[in-house]
Amino acid sequence: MSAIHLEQGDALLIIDLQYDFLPGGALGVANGHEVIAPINHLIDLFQAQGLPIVASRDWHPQDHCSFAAQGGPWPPHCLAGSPGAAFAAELALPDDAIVVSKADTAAVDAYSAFGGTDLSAQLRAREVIRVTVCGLATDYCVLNTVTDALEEGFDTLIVPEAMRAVDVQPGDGTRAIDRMVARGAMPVRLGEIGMMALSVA
Ligand code: VGL
Ligand code: ZN
Repeated sequence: MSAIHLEQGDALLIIDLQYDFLPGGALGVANGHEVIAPINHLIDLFQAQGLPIVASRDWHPQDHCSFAAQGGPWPPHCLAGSPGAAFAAELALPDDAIVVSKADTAAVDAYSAFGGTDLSAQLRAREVIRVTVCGLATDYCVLNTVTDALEEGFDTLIVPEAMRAVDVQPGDGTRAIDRMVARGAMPVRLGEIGMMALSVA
């Protein structure tokens, strides 16, 4: 039996499932590709009920402030319109997914999908009250998105199975999950999420 029943008011947030964050990418997250199958399962569950599905993407100009040449911490990644910024082809994003581009001006970085975007308004326009968050990377963009979702007043479920961390320091991903939970996010396993529990005759 599923412990979490999806219903009107739920939305799925898929964070930065872009080639540059997958193994082999400019800022590849180890084992990042392992999240694609679980996220596709989540997409199926949300789509089956006509619930909103949001996909965020890091979308930087060439001279972005987070790049080492500008004194930032990262190599160039997710250049707007480049192959590395594209969503993974294996990700089964529906045509009506809401795409949110972030950190798309040189001077401003945003790890959170809420940072400088209209995500909050998009969710409220659809009467969303609870978000389920998955994607890359646990210790940066997922952590910051979850923190903002909670501050914006959304109930927030996180699916650790459908996330992977950069782990600049070993344990960063685990600590990020602990921080999300400490702030009020509820960790759920994939198998706990579903539609109405089926009654067994
Ligand atoms: C991210 C590092 C730099 C992320 C984005 O999506 O987690 N990490 N830019
Ligand atoms: Zn970035």
